[in-house]
Amino acid sequence: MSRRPFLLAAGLLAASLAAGAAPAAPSPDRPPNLLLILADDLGWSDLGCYGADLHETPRLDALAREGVRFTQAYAMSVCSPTRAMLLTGRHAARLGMTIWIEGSLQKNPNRRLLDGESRHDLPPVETTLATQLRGAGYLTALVGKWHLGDANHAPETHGFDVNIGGTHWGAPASFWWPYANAERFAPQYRYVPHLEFGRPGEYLTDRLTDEALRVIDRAEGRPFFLYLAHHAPHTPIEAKPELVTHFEAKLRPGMRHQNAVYAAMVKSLDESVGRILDRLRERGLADTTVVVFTSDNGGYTGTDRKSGQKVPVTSNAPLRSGKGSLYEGGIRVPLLIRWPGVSVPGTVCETPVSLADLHPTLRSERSTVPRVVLDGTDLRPLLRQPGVRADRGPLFFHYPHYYETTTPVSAVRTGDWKLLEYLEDGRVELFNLAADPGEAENLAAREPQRAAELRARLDAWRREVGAKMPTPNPAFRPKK
Ligand SMILES: [Ca+2]
Repeated sequence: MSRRPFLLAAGLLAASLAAGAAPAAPSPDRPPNLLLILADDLGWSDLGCYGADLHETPRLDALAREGVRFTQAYAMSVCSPTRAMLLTGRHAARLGMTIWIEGSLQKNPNRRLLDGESRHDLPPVETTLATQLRGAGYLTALVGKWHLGDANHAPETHGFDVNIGGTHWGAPASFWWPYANAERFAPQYRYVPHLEFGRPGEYLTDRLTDEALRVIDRAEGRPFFLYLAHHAPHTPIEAKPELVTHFEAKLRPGMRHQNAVYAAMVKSLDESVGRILDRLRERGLADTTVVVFTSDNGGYTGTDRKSGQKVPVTSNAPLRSGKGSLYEGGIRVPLLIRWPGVSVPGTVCETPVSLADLHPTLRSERSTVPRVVLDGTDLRPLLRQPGVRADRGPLFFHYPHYYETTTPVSAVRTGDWKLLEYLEDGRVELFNLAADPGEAENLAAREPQRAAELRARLDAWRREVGAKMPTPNPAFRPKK
């Protein structure tokens, strides 16, 4: 049992181990293991503990009961900006990464604005959580999606000892082994590296879980930072047939969620979390491992026609809109944190927080890597007192691009108030999220002074971080 010498060295009682007692909570001598599970495109209301009806997520619901469930956690509205922000603790607009990489390469069609400039790759000068933790002796591993740059900006260049599956691509060709084809993203031939030795019928979510378990098994007593970045439940919407059959039989008109295949993908994601948590418990690591579960943007509300679907992938109701949009459905995500000895089990935290907060929350004080200026805030005080409604300052969003759900837009939230500024024409929308979480009633005309103040604040922040703005498109021709 390879972990035993380490645990003994950490000052735990040999007697308690011999008696099979649970190891103590993390002590100053024993840095906790860090497990960060990131879902891709999982919406705010997609889990049972966030009000899902069709979907079944018993293991994630149990994790919520064992830790703190955040009801107002914010990502950016699309993949790469959130992933860059989460790992660096710096705002996506400050990093200059405001759209996913494939999106930044698209030519602008006939639109009023040209996109704001966005980097394709996470610059080498940025310090990721992996770099920071490696400087404190952690084994650092990415399993799954990377989406932060080409081979010169791969996980290995950003502090990860282990990279299984990470590439510059944002989605797999298929969720079925060998996870490769030229069909979905033609003319590209896409594949997921390092998963070549598989077998027919193997499902990507399960395989990434197997790889994550291998990291835990091979850590050999070293503290580990395991970043399990699942592709699920992003498109292609593909799931195990037996689970699809189960959810088709359960589906009823009027349910919030209507896509049985997506429900089956979410179920496989939940089973993955369950297998990982079981392994931590079996190896005696449950009480020395911090578990964080979240998603990189709001749920995708379009249809996955390439998978032959007619119903939307998901719904973020009661929130408005979805992925890409700066309405709540695009940016608000589930966030669960179980930190033995720190988080209060079974509690709910309603304070608005950002995924930029995870870097300062999880970084190690004993790292040899110097501190950098961060946009995030340490969440540990909130984990200790989740019921205290704290103000971590304003939250800003900047998406100078188009998507199915939006035109270029920036937004700011402070307290219960949120302002969106659409950049094609400068129009603003003001909402009170406490009274109107669905953002149905625009109060900008009724509260012009508040709107002007928030707009000035947003503008000052954009200038401070050097946010790239869209520019007029000289070739734009309005449709007749
Ligand atoms: Ca995503």
